Amino acid sequence: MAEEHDASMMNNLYWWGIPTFFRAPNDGPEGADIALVGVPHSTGNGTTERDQHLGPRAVRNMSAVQRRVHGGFGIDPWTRKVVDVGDVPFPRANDNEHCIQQITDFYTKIDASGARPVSIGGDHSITGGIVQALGNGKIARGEPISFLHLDAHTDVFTKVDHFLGAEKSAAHWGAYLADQGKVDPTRSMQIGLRGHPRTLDWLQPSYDYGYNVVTMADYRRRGAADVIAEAKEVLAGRPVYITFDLDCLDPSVAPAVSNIEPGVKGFDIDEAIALIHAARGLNIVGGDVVCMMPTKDSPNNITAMVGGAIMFEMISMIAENVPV
Ligand SMILES: [Mn+2]
Repeated sequence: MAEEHDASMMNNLYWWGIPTFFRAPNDGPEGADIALVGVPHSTGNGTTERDQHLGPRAVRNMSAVQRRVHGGFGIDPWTRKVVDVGDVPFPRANDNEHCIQQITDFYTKIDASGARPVSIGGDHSITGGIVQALGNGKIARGEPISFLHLDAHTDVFTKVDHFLGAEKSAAHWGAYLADQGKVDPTRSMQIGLRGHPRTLDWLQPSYDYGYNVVTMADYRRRGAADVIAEAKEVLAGRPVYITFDLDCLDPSVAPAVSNIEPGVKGFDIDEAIALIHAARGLNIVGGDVVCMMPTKDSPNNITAMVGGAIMFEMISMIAENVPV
């Protein structure tokens, strides 16, 4: 009994032991309910500092303390089989197009195993690689996925064919996944877009593809309940993929983020979590947290912990759908 108590004490200390995501065992996805994945990829977005590949290690370092029960849902998600499957290998890390294909190959195997991936990037280009595998895949039962996408930016750029040489870049995935039929934009939500854009028509590609767009200004005007109700209606009955760009949060909540938008207040943590809970009870095929810049984090590692907190909500919503 005393030994059990001691082990439990030590396992909750983030600084003790060998870091894995939420202290999950490092194992393959076969037979697992949820596969936690690191995607240490930075070359899909060179428009700010390029340290987003350090995100997975930052969350592994902090998340042992976040291996908790979900008080709001009244469940212990860790009673399901949750594994840390490691990182996507990037032997040509400076070649974005090669990396995106590596991601797709890695997630094609996860999809075949039936485990649902919850990932930490990496820049936002990783979502393109992941959904190239999950869209119309096994977990999605052959259907295109629907996005629940929280972000300060649309990531549906169509007017430039590359960003600093990256074609399937952090700005392009919302467009090319729709072109490929991997996502149904008309049954997807983009929420939280804000800040002063480079061009006045920046939302037009999202509208042209049929995405359901809720800018931050719309959200403030309409209120949370109305937007959550719309999201539930749009996503109902669909395989849902949640993609969470940390820049949707206010910089005071998550300072270590690329492409930070300081001019307009972002979501606070409760607002963001309430929005992703719009997918609660739906067929969530996976989710990701992207654009963490650990080299800019504060000494308390708050952004790494916020990233972990968002992953915990995704894990808990998926776990809730899995029988114990
Ligand atoms: Mn983004």
